[in-house]
Amino acid sequence: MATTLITGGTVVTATGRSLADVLIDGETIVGVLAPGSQLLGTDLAASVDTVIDATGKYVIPGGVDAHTHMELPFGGTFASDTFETGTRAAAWGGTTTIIDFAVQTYGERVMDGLAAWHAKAAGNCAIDYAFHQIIGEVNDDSLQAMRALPEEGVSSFKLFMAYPGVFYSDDAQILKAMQVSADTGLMTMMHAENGPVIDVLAAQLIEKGKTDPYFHGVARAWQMEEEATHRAIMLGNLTGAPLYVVHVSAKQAVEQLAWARDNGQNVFGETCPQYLYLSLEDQLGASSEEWGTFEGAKWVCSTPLRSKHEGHQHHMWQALRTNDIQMVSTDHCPFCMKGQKDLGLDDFRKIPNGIGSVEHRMDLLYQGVVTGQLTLERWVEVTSTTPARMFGLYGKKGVIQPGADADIVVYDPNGHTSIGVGKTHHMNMDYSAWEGYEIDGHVDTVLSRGKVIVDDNQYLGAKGDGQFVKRGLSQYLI
Ligand code: DUC
Ligand code: ZN
Ligand code: ZN
Repeated sequence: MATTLITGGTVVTATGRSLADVLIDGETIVGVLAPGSQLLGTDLAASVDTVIDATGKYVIPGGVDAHTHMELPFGGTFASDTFETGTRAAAWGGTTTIIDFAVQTYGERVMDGLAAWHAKAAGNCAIDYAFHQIIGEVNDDSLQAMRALPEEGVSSFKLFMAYPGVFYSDDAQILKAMQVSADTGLMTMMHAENGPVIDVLAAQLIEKGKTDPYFHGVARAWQMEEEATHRAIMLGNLTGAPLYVVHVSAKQAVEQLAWARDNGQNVFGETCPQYLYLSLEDQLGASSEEWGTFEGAKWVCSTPLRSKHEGHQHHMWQALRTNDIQMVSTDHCPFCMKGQKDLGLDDFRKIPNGIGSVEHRMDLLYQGVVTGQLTLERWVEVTSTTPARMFGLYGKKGVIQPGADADIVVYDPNGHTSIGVGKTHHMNMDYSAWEGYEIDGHVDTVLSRGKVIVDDNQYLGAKGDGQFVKRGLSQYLI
């Protein structure tokens, strides 16, 4: 098998950093060695097939994005990245594993939904992938099927307290699903927003002629995120189910999570780059010649962007430092402006919800290191190590140590990345939610199971490089 040595770099893990060389045999890391180590008296660099010079650069475990939606059916259309385009874009940005959401739609059987997701992804991915399972209809049949998910390597399921008539589960359904979660160890993932209340608020705004994208955020009030988060926590408390709240955007929801964790409950939360950097006011201020105030549709996602006057973004960075929020995923759910977002030109409720970021998560969070929000180690932890531990991939993913998959990124802190359409954007979208963002760093080289798939601004991988990874139960529980 081919051997590779990554030499001269600073290996950064969740627990520290050191100058070290990384030796790879085939697809696996076999050594993290003192620089200049020898093999039977010979320089190691002279004995391997390939040497990657990482002098002056960081060598980190590849990113694990635990929340993506390739080809998600939503609002009468589909998320615009396929597994092929979305995973390739992820690779460009230093993410080497995604966990996407297989969907059981209303009226469908859970295992049919899972099979459909395998069919979409198999043979198409640039990087390794795993699945969570969306349970779109909690009933006796799906509750039974959920018990078989761990054998399929799917150790988590997502419920929605939002989207009545689509993915919504009521409290009785959530209770029953959480009882299965407590029994089996499956992680309950929750979209925590009070959908019935939000839908009334949205209808009232539309009746008053408030149809612009900005009002999407007004309708999805933070009180209804806080309330739903609290309700999910109490149902988790009652049943003993481990709970992971997705795409947390309101500081009040973070406070609920912190409270539950301080009570010793297995409760976790993720946030996303959009809730760290963007605000409702950015959306309100957005206007262009082409779209007018509908420009704001670019940032319509749920949970929504929050007002900068309420301090959510500042609180979210802080929560990442204090571990009240454990990790950052993207909720990558891209839609084009033309032909997709514009379905809601006259009514913000018809704008497909989602932002595409799978390519930019590692860079955007690294910028948090540059600005002093996070340490280097915490950057690695929240983007790679914790997602791997949270979702049963640790040891294989999320770490640079012997025995782990050789999923590695060589990151240049002296490089630069300009984000935007036609610059570093490889997602299947006709705009970028991150247009104009400048990053003081650069993804130089990406290895996926030992194969160099990105190097020096060139894509060297191929469709089908990525394999399905079966996950175990969470390794993060207290
Ligand atoms: N939120 C989004 O923004 N898009 C898809 C589903 C979701 O919950
Ligand atoms: Zn959601
Ligand atoms: Zn999502």
